[in-house]
Amino acid sequence: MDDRVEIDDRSRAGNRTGAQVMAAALARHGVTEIFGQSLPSALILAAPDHGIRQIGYRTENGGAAMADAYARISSRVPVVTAQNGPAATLLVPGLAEALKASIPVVAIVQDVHRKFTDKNAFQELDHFALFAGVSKWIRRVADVGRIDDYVDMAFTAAASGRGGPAVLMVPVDLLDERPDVAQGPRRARSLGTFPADRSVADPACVEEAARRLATAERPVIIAGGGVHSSGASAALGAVQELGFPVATTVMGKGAVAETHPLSLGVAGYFMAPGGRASHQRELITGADVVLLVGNRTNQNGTDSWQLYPEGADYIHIDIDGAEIGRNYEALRLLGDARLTLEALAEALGKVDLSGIEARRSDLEARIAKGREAHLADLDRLVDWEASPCRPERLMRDLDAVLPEDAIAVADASYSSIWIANGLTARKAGQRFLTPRGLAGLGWGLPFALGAKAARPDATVVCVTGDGGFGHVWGELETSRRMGLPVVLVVLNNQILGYQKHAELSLFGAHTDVVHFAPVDHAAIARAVGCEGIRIERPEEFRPALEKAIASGKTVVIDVLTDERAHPPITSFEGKEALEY
Ligand SMILES: Cc1ncc(C[n+]2csc(CCOP(=O)(O)OP(=O)(O)O)c2C)c(N)n1
Ligand SMILES: [Mg+2]
Repeated sequence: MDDRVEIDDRSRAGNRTGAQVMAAALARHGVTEIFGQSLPSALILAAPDHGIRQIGYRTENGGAAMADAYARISSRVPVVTAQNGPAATLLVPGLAEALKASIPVVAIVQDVHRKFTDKNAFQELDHFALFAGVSKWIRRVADVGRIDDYVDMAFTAAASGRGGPAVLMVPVDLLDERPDVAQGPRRARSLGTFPADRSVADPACVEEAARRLATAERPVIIAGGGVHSSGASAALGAVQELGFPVATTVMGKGAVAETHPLSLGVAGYFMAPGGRASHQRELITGADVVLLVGNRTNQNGTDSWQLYPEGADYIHIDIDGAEIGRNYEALRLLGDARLTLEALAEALGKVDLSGIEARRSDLEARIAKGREAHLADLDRLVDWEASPCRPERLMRDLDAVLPEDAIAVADASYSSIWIANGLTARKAGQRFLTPRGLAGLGWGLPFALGAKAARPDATVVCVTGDGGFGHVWGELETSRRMGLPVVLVVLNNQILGYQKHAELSLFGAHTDVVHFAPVDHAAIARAVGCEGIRIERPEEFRPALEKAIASGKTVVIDVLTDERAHPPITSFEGKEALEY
């Protein structure tokens, strides 16, 4: 007999357990994967009856990061589950990143038996206080008859407005209870994708924005991660195509194709010589009208608020009114990025754009010249044949090999900058996943696994430092066990690079723990049944990478890199202590 039919029959009889009701509610929202570790057990046991499989993480912080990446790639609201107490505490870092990066995540966390509440039950903790700073919403479902209501509230909270984590606490006994309802579920809507709602900015403000952009002499658009969350890259491309240059933040990378003649690349704190957008800097600093889209104007993206022009006229499209005008007073376009950009493109179609059109070919020539100058800078600054390898060389090879719809992931620290600066978004909407919400170490591998779970047919390559990789080695086994093959490039400089260099640049000295003992990451990979290869010379890298991508297996490419190499971070410029 078909299990599902049997379950449905029981549901009609009002005879299901809370766990079955909850699993059915998740299935109604299109959930097909739960990132979990067997807990809450009754829920995970019920899940397969509803077409939901468990992706079993090794650590909760890895699991939360997997869920976050899954959301970034699929625009589906992911579910991560954990036990109360210590397991719940380990969800905090992943939810914090998702909160700051505005990514919807539903965390279902077990709570103690309702009868034991506040008795110092095993692993009892004040979860409301624990999650208060890292979630948009936290509730405990206390009545088995209201599971559907609370699951729907959690999905709505996560995915409506500015995305973020919602935490649903579930007392363990509630999952075994049978609701006293004679009918099937009262709720029928599926709320599993985001954005949940789309609203458009005030039409009068959109028209005013179009007028200001049309009469601007040096306009620029700076797009953030909100463009990806909204699925607005085609709408942004349509505005760019009218003649407006577009830069992105790191999280916005790929919002437009970086090969477009009006694309400036990634703007921010790595625009010193060697920065791909370094020669485009004046197109931003000298702009008279700046259109920000889904951009929270944070410290790194604005190069400590030094990069965006002080005197310019700002227009800001954002789903969160609190972000508009936070650091730059702006014409307020509160709304979904896609709908508002579409409305803006329409409004721009009704105004005179002759000034913009007249300057277009000069502007394109200037941008092209800047790109060439950057390539010449690299040839001057980088010894491509050096060994230990230069990360710039590795990025050049990776850029040549990656298919245009591959997903490129990076851990925090230099890796995020190496990929943002060194790889090319060849098509709008292409995804480059970096933990830029909080820039925490240890997100790279779990991000890659979450991305692979969301899009199993995609090539997923992750670049990570050796320090960051050390946080999450254990998830290599997850990769193998769950059939989530990814290619990891470990930049083995044997130091906490950014940390050491930041200390040298600020103090002329560094503490002793920034140096590691030698580690053979390829051997770690082999020890858990993945493939591992060690690269000592630059010419060995590209063939190894091609082979790894073609293998369909999880391969760790452990590359010995030059510890003196650092990305073109502006605050490092001219610091002699870094010339060692
Ligand atoms: C969880 C966490 N702990 C500490 C830091 C501070 N931090 C930033 S970069 C860095 C060094 C990273 O070293 P590694 O991962 O080897 O990358 P590298 O800079 O050497 O390429 C540290 C410790 C952080 N960002 N996140
Ligand atoms: Mg390192």
